[in-house]
Amino acid sequence: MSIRRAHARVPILCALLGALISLALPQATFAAHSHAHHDATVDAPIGVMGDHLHPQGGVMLSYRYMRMSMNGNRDGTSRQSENSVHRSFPIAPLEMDMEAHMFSVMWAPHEDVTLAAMLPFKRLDMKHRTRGGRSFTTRSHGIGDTKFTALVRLFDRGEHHLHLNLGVSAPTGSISAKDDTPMGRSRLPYPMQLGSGTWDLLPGATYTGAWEKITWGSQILGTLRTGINRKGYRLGHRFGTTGWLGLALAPWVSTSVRLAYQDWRGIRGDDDDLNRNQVPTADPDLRAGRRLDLWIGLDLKATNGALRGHRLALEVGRPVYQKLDGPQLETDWMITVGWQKIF
Ligand SMILES: [Cu+2]
Repeated sequence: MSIRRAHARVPILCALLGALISLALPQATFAAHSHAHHDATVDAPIGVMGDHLHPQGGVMLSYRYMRMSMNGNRDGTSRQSENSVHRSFPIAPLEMDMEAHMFSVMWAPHEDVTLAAMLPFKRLDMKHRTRGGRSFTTRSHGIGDTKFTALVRLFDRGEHHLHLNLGVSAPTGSISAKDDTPMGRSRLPYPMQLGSGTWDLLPGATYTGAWEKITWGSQILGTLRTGINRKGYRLGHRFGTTGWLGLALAPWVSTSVRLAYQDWRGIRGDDDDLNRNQVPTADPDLRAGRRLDLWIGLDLKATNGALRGHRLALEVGRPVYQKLDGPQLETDWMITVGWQKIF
């Protein structure tokens, strides 16, 4: 009970992190650095999307590589052995590896509005073992859901920036991926599908600030599913919030620390081609969870010369808390590497 209570405060703490720091700093010092935003020298860690607007006419291309590794099962906040998963299901998932190549473009048609589009290419691998001891791996790959976002400036005061993230996710990713299993060629369970199958709304807001060599910010972002997909279900809604603190070590290099909290709900309805009694990943009631991740980042930016406008950044993350409606695979580590070029 006490864990649950403390836990409920986490998203609020994350969202307030940036705001608290900003209150502690003298307002007068911000004015001197008002150029920073328009040079786009104030960046959130690379894992945060939609963190900045561009000046009117500005264009930015970016590529991000994201990888996430999951190993072992968890129910609630404790580990669950393979044997205990096998007590309820003939097949136990053991490991999952997710990889995504994300391409995005940003363009500012107006000084207060920047538009962004993002297309991911995903690869998912999951290892299993049957009760009889037979191991097998299923794979799926292809494009995921495409996201379109409008970033709308709410205010800019000195080095305080606040904007809305108004996004929509189009169901371009497959929800009918199949692969070979010991039961023959079958529809893959929910977490192995590449898309949601529904149009999803992505409302959010982002606050960023900077003072001298310090940057900070916070973002809240929801994923609201609409309707039911053509397989007869919809994924759970998601709520995410993150807060970060960055420090420039030199004009071209900075580091960051970030906390990110996510809460995702269970699946409504189900896919008739999946047997929920066979493997926990096919059970729509075993998909919800919440997680708090700690990320450390490194950012390199060329401020002059031939590479001016290029940014190369890395962020490595690890969960510090996760509670899953299990058995569900638990996350072990994550990495995001990104390249961005402003034109
Ligand atoms: Cu940009």
